[in-house]
Amino acid sequence: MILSLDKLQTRIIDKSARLAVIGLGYVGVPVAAMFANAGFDVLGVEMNPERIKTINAGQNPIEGEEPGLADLIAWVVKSGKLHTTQDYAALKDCDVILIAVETPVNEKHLPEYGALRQALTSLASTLKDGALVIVESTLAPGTMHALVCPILEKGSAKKVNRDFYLGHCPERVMPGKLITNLQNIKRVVGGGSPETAQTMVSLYRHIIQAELDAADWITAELVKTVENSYRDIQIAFANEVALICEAAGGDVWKVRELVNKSPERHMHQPGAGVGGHCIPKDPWLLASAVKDAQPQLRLIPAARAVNDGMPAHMADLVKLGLSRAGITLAEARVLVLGYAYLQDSDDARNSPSVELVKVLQAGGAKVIIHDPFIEEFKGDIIDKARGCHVLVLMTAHSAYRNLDLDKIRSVMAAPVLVDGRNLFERGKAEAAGFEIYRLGDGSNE
Ligand code: SAJ
Repeated sequence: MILSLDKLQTRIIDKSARLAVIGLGYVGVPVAAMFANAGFDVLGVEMNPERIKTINAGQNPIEGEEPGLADLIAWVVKSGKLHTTQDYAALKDCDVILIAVETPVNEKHLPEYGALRQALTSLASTLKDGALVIVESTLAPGTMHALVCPILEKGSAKKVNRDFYLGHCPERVMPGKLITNLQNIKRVVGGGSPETAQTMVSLYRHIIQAELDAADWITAELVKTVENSYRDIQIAFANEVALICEAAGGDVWKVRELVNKSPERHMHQPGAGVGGHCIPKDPWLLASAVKDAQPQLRLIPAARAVNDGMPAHMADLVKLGLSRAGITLAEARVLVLGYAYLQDSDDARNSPSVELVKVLQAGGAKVIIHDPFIEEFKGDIIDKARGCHVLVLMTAHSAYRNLDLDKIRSVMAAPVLVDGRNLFERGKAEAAGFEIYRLGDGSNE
């Protein structure tokens, strides 16, 4: 007997519906724990046996500082509301299945949907009549119609909006604030029908206090990829202004501060590069949706090129500083401060520092790395700085804000400091004996 949408909605409202979350990463783990905490029985389905073991032991598998997450997982596992397995067959009893697997792009900037296909194909073979499937992963616009729905219909011999229901609710998580953002950030809820969207709103209302906007699939796909493309272009603009200021003799940070005093101006922060698993990828997901259509995209690819070029620009500032100190790159010992892509995070995915290290090593430099959040790069900065010719600040970790620059300078073999995140004041750095080269500062002698 097909469970009608009304019946499913009732079971969602009274929390008797059985939930599943496929993919227990930085998106799946908090959402599974939050629904379990709201009172649902939640089944986590994950490929990685280590991760399953960690969660079933009531521990948090997500690295980095995530306030509230570890306690939440411990509680919902202990109370038996969250259980994790590798076995897709267990999905046969589930009424609502969320999919939160990775959707990266490849070196040709095209979507890599291997994990998504695998999850959908496995789910389709056990899909319960009347179940609601919701994809939280970011998708190239058109993917719900062209890939997700066909795989589920074909693999289950069911028809969407008749035998099962299908939605897309793109995640808006931010590392370091996973729980609070999940509760307080507005979400777009894209249903395969208006009724499905409403049922999804009833579901997410259990864990999200913010506005939930019902929409259709394509709108939800476009909103998510556009919002991150918007951010990428804004950052690229700030980076291009930084390059202009270096050439024209201005200080981009002063310029940005005064520009943003003009109404409706919100210039973003220039920096050593744009990393992570969202911003560098989502513009390409958006662009891939129209790769065979008319619109000749220029702005989105150009912004990606500007941002991807920032680590090389940081390397240029290193070479400038070294040349002024009469040292070649091949002779240089360089200490890179920060390997994570984001301040106070341990996440190094697509980190600008990875690219910088490659460029410096290609030039023959000996590169040492420090990062307080990444195990292999932890250690005493003074020890790491000993004998170095250059210090390059790539990630604005809070720990770097109060460095003893005098002490560090005293152990270095040359005085070059390159600041990619506006962390150090020129006066203080020079007083400590450094020759500082700041990204976006035209007074770099
Ligand atoms: N960055 C700049 N200048 C800026 C802002 C960021 O250079 O003005 C760099 C960062 O250093 C980092 C990269 O861009 O290398 C990405 O930074 P991010 O602040 O965008 O952080 P993410 O990657 O965690 O982005 C996520 C996104 N959330 C989702 O995709 C659900 C993004 O939409 C959010 O705006 C962002 O978090 C956020 O605001 O924290």
